[in-house]
Amino acid sequence: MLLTAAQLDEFKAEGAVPVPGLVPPDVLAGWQAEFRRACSADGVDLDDPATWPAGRYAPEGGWPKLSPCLYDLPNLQSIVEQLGGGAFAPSHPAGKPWSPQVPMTRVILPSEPGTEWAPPVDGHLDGYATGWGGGFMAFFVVLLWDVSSPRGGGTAYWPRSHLANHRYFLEHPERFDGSYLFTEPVRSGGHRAILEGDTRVGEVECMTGRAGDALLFHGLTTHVNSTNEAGSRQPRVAQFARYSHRKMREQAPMVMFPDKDGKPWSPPPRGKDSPEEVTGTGFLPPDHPGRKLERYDVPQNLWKYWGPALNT
Ligand SMILES: O=C(O)CCC(=O)C(=O)O
Repeated sequence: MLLTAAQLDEFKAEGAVPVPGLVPPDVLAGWQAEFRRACSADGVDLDDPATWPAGRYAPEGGWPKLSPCLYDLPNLQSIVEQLGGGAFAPSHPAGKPWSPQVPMTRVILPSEPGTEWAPPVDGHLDGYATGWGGGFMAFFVVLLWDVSSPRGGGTAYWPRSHLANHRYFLEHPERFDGSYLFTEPVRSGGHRAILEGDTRVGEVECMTGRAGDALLFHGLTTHVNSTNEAGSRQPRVAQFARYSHRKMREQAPMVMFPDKDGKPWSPPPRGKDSPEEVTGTGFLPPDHPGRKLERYDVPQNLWKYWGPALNT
């Protein structure tokens, strides 16, 4: 499976594009069966709303590792190859050799009866979580059950926000390491402070689709979870596949991302999984040579580090 020229154009313009039928029907049926099994111990039947707790849900034992793994789907791999020209790999702790990743699962069941649905007012960018950051390129949200309504808990996103965020980082390239989170206007005003005033950015939209469909997002698209409307009869069951630039992930040891409150991140204690010594540095000073690495480059051409298909 590859994206068509029209899908690529839409992706570049909107920062998001639907990819219908990403998951083959037989794989989807197997995944749904695994999910039903995982919930049954809790007395939750994903097909019977009468058994659902309200809001975000995960079974006691956690979600199963699906077989095949989402990252191993040939349809997904061929699209990622097309997008990155071979340069993208599933996001993993940067600076470490790649190891098979487990996609994130998020299930959002309807809110408590009587709760009024409201769209989210702000979102975030992925790739800046505690620990090693940088080089984050794109992510796919894959639905395992139908979401027919924009009030059904689908991922919320601001169309064309990738353009506004790109413009912001062109103006403030030194903040691309994540320090933008601790700098005005984002520190007080949130991510929407970057979008405000940019007339290209659309009103928030919430993902809908059929089971097996995906939505591909540019890594600079502002997004967030939304709630599933009280009384809805569809669970929002999604898996996330996230991709970073291989080379940029290898460049990680230069800088560490601080904790959410801005304190330099502390490395985990040395153990058998990380025998090498690592030292938290916080953000690099603006003139530090580490900032010349590709992972902190904010290119004029937003698609510079993407494959030829995006650069025609
Ligand atoms: O659950 C969702 O739809 C969105 C989750 C999200 O924003 C994230 O994990 O970055």
